[in-house]
Formats: sequence, structure tokens, C-alpha cells
Amino acid sequence: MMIKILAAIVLSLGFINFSYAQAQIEITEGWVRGTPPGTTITAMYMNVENTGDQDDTLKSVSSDISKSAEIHQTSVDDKGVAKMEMLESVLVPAEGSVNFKPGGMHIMLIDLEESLKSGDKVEIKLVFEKAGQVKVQAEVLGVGDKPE
Ligand SMILES: [Cu+2]
Repeated sequence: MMIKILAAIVLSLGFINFSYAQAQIEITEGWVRGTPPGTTITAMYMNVENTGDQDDTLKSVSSDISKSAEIHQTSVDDKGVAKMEMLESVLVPAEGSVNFKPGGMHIMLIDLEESLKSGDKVEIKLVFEKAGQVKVQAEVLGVGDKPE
């Protein structure tokens, strides 16, 4: 009986240590581009900072305001044509950060339920391999606006 209790204590201590060592994710500067009427797709941008001492990976994204969401990378090919490709995941290095910004990586919100007006707030859910689910409140900016 005593051995069982000791084992339980050791296991729970091990678990606590493990959770302290996990990656810690902080999202700042989250914003979404507003949409003109009739547009059903837009992009969300943010800065993802990993303050932990282990690498973490963004694995999936979703939102309540769109039927689907994808991680995209915009790139310009050798003919000067911009195109977007879908990324399966994004590595966020320990004590590092990844910036999602116009012309680079973004979260594509696809099949919006309604158009997004400047000043609206939307919630985006990010799932990281180690940090788990992280919710982001992002402000909607005007169609042509840039963040401050
Ligand atoms: Cu895109």
C-alpha cells in the first residue's frame, strides 16, 4: 500500500515537472482583414512567441466565423506572380517567434459566415503540439488598413 502511494506521488511530481518544461505560447498583434460585402474569404495575422525552452509546432487552426481555416504562405515565383500554398504545420522555435504578416504567412479564413466589419472581434483557435489549444481574440481592421 505504501509503495503504491509513493509511486503515485512520484508520478504526479514527474507530471508537474513535465508541464513546466512545456513550450509557452503568447500571441500578440492578432488582427483580421475586414471584407467587402460578398467576399467570403480573408486572412488573419499575428505574432506567435514561444517563451518556453522547447520548440513547439502550430498544427491546426479553426474559427467560429468560417467553415474552415488553413495555414498559408504567400510567395512570389520567379515570374513575379504571388501565390499561396498551404502549410501542414509551422515550427515556433524555443525562445523565438514567428510573424504572420501580409505578403508572408497568414491564417486563411475560408467560407466566412458573414462579412467582417472594422472593429469586430473574432476568435481564432490555434492548436500547438505541446501548448495545446490557444485562443486568440483578433480585431477586424478595415479592408485597406494596416496595424499600428
Ligand atoms: Cu491564403
